[in-house]
Amino acid sequence: MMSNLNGLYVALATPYDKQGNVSADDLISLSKFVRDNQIGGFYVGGSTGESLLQSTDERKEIFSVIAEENRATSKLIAHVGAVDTRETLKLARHCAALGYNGISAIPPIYYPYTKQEITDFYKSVIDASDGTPVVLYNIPAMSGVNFTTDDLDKLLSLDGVAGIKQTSNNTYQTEQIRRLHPEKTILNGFDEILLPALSVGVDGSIGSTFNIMGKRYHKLNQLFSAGKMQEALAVQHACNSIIDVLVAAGVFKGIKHILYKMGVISTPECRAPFGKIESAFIPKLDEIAVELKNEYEGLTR
Ligand code: MN9
Repeated sequence: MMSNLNGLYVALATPYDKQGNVSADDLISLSKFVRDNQIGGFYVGGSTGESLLQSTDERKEIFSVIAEENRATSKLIAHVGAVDTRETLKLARHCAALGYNGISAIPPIYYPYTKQEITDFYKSVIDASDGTPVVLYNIPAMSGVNFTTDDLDKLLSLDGVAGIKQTSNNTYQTEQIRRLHPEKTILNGFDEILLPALSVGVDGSIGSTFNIMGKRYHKLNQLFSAGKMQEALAVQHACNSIIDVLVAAGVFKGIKHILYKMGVISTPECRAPFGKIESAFIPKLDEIAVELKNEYEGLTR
């Protein structure tokens, strides 16, 4: 299956209103902010979007709002994975009809499934996606599913699979799947290793921290393409000094706190069972929000 899913995608956060419901207004404001920060793609409803804490109806609404707002300007990939496969398939049909460019799913989670069951799951997603390219999602740290390179090779060989979101620090495995499948789209999933992932041949990246500092990743990608490795590394270092703080504070909560402080979204909370950020992290996050706001407004760098 041929597709052009190359590029940088934000793993879009989901803003809520003061009652804790999905905020369509803030989804629109956030997507505009992301576009202004030179990120050309949206990965909607992934881990960062807190999708596993949302109902199917809420997820459908998010997919619709983002498609209407961004489909003319941006590439869109929908993440439709859920605990209940029937819900996944409903979401895949919904997003295929909305014109998403790609449909992605984590493997089935919680219960241990056989390789055959996981393969059959992806085949059912391919069927429901109705010709829309499917993007596998390898995220062993969260899904608990540890694919070998051979497993990924077989899944990537399925008709209808266009590529993979490779959220793993195993860059050797990323290089192996690159070598095995030069024709497929490999999208890096850990922002902190974007430069090493580019160096083993990924076609792009999907990142949670692209919500707050997309411009930096756009720049890093450009520098890499121009062969300016030292400069690209300097940008990676600058990103990672922020990621270090986010990882300590809780990545999704930290990102939403920063977006809230920057005035992009109107509430900072993630949905329960996520709690509030520990107060010890707030001053540092506030400082980062000021730094990024200045950068966004072009006052520095
Ligand atoms: O989608 C994100 N993956 C997860 C990509 O959150 C599981 C990444 O962007 C990470 O949040 C980020 C920080 O580790 O690289």
